[in-house]
Amino acid sequence: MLLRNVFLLLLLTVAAVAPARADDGYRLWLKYDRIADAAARQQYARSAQFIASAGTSPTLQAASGELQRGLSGLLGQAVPVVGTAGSRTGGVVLRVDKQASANGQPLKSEGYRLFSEKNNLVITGRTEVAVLYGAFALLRQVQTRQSLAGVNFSSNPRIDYRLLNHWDNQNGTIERGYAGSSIWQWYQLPEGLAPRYTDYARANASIGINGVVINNVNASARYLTAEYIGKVAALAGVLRPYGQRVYLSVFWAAPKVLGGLPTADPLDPQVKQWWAAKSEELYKAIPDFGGFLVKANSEGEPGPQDYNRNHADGANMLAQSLGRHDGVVMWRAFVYKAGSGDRFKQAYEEFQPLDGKFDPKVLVQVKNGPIDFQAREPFSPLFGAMPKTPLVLEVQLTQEYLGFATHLVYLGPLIKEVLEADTYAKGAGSTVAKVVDGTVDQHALSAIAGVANIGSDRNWTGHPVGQANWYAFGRLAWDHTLSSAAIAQEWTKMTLTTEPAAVRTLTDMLVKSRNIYVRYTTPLGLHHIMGESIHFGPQPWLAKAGRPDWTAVYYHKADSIGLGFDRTATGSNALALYKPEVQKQWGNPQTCPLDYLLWFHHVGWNQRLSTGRTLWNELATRYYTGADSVLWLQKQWAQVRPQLDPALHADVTARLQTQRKEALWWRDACVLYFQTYARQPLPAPLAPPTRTLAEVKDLVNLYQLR
Ligand code: BDP
Repeated sequence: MLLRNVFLLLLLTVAAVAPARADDGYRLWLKYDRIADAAARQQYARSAQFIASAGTSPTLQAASGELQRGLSGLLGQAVPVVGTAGSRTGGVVLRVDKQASANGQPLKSEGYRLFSEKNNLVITGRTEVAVLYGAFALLRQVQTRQSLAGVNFSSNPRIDYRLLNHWDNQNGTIERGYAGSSIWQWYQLPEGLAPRYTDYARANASIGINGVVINNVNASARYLTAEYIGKVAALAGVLRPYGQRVYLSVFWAAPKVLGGLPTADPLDPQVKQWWAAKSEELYKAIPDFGGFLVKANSEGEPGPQDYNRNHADGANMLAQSLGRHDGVVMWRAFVYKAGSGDRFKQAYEEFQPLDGKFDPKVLVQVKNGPIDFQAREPFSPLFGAMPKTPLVLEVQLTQEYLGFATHLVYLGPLIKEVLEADTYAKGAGSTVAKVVDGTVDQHALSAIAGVANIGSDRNWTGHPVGQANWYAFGRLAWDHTLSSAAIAQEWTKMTLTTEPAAVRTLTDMLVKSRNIYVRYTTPLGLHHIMGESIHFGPQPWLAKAGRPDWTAVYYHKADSIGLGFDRTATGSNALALYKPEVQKQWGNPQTCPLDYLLWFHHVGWNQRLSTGRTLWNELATRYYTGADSVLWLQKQWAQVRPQLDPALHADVTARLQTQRKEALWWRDACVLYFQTYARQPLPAPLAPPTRTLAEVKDLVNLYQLR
């Protein structure tokens, strides 16, 4: 009897403390948990007594369904969907209106407006997808606890094509993926449509992503077979109601591999015909197919240069193959030919001269920086240098060079940094954002792409904070004027907690996290000193690799005099690729911002920097303070424990422990290695690492065993 009572008591206690539902992260920022404050719930409930939607189309059903799910969850009471409002008031009305406008301007086709009318809250736009976006905007208002009273706002996307690029392979692996395997289950498609696809589409729609490149840029020809086109069409059918089109990365030599042709020369009539027929086949299966993404003559991939043609010849032929269909070609500028000088300049040298030679349906896709998704890069000099060509900005959400899924790094500030960089293409204010959104050069097409960090892990992104990077990308793609801190705060409230002090703590952590990572890995403008191939951990001593520009020494150029890559006129002169105003900003080692210093200058170890410290002392200090900032992250995270789901909290706690350990690897490896050149002790009060360089090398080399 006693035992039974104890057992009962135990059961009751467990039920009382355990949250209603353990938070495994699957619901992302679309949690819709009941608002704890009853008064607030009631307040919202007064404006959301019903949802009026006359539409029966899949998109309008998605909109009303999402509102019903979200509002019912948040308010803790059923909110019915009714056909029309009739004389009822106090509800949410969905209205597609071809004339919809805001502030005297017609809305863009995807733009939405929320306003009050006869005591109802109207969500309107010129298209169904616009209304769907508006529905998510309304939910966001409630999720972030903003008032609905007298709501009146509108929003248009600034960039037209807002794409995720999946680097997913046909066999289910993901190139540079750290969150499990691909979410696309090719062997089950087209018959088997995992519910997860719909949740993926919902998440994308909630942040305005409207296109999905399904497969890796190192593409398999298999996606262009009839079998796979059928599978892709099935996926397209799931994404379509949510406003997302599918695109494919294509393998340049597909006409040879699949078509049996002797060549893939873009000027060959048979090759042209093959692609035209393939495009027709694609559009027959997927009427709203988005188009092609191409990695050609890059890192061993075939391309038009194999036939002495250039990138424009290749891209234009593909664009023409699309014929009358509304598709585009995104041709990547991520190229660097072996043995032709500073890698920094190579994409520019190949692409800039082609400006004006591309078909109107071609966009050139440029990575944010000139090298390769480093933790901090100056903006690519192609931005602002190709006025006649619409450029797609490509950023990487998967943390290939930013600590995989064990380092907490919020990428909002990185993405904002490049968007806000001023190219001076048409005078001051010609930011990368304005080059990309088409306003600097009046382009009809504009696009932005994020390399996805999404995989089969239950929480989608491995590190729970990786979700914030997916989220921030979408929000900035829609409106690049939003601040990264505001987005971090929004995501935190929607995903983790709305308790004000915890929101402040978490937002602060997120906002500072990227600079912390830079400090303990590549301070002062160091770059590309990570582990070979795996791109994880430090390997500044790497001196031999498949190509010189895959080593670390190529980039840091440490010697007895100093450190850094001289890219001024006395060095590779890559700086000359930028407009004079930019050159002025970065050209003088005395005034160059410290974040970019070693990107452009070889600086003496004893050179005094603007901080008052010598280069060596500053470098060592940054490695130490950077690694110690992880302790700060840990402390902050510990503080918010009462506000967070216990499982999620424990997950990140463990990841932070790993991050601290790996930050110390970076610190010790880099400080000890560079010290062999600087030949000076660490400045006080820094205590020397407790291990030797040989020991750290062993550790890292073992890590990289394949
Ligand atoms: C590099 C990656 C490689 C990609 C390549 C690309 O290491 O896996 O294929 O970029 O963007 O960063 O094409």
